[in-house]
Amino acid sequence: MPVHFLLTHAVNTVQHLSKYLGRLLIEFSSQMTMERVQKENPNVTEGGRYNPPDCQPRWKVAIIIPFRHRENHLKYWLHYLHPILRRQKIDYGIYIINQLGEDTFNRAKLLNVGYTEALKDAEYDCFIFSDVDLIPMDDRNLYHCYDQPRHFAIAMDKFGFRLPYAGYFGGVSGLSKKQFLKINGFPNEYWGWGGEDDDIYNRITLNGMKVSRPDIRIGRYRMIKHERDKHNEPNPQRFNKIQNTKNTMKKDGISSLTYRLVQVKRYPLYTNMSVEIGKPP
Ligand code: UDH
Repeated sequence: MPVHFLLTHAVNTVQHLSKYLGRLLIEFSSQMTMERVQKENPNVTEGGRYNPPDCQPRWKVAIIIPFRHRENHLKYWLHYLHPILRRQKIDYGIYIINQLGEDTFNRAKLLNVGYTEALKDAEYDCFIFSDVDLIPMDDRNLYHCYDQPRHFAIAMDKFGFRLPYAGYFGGVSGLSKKQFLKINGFPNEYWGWGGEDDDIYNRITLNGMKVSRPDIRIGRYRMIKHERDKHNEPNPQRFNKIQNTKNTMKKDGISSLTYRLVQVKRYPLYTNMSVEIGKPP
């Protein structure tokens, strides 16, 4: 029997036995086009929805991505994540929440909008909030919800594959609908870069929950390198604001969210929602 046949057979058998590949090779040097990513993912249905044909998943997951002017990063994100989520047998939908205009960026408010709008689309009970430039390096980092709010991106390349500080909750996180409502969602008043993830961490602990995390060998991420975006400068108020979560979280959150949804577009691999969210006071 030819050696190449034996090898192919062995690889197929291993893939068949184990649905995960484990550690993945992630790189951003090859050109990526949306046409290619669409060809690679014929089973994803309009708007970026997928439901595994051979099981009934416990969670229905909305993946929410805060977004503005990062089209190139989005192609890589879709290229890597759709196949991973499929192998993980997740029932999911992808929502890109695009901040219109050039006023100061507001990540957490966009995530609140994503939560609200995704629920108008389907009965999601789990929400994963992911930056567009973060790709998991191991497909055993399962994108669903847990007993406690989940922090997925615990070992990023830019932080030397370590948690930068104990209360870090940035990059990629996930909360069930119940957990999200318990903390009144995310703050709407962090304009510009920084602090909103620490505020969310405070909300979780102040409401008697703990953060759950994967094994440090599995929660590894590659970030697509980029320069700081325009209109997302570090927010100088962030240090004061995170001292005050206890006082602000009840009034500032999903209960006080206002925005204007301008356009919803269903693409083959994701749903794009363009929104006006206002500007800092
Ligand atoms: N985002 C956008 N557009 C923006 C700003 C932010 O889409 O203009 C989204 C995007 O999903 C991004 C996330 O918000 O992944 C977080 O923003 P970020 O990537 O700017 O934050 P991060 O902490 O980087 O990852 C900070 C800037 C680092 C500059 C390093 C220069 N060498």
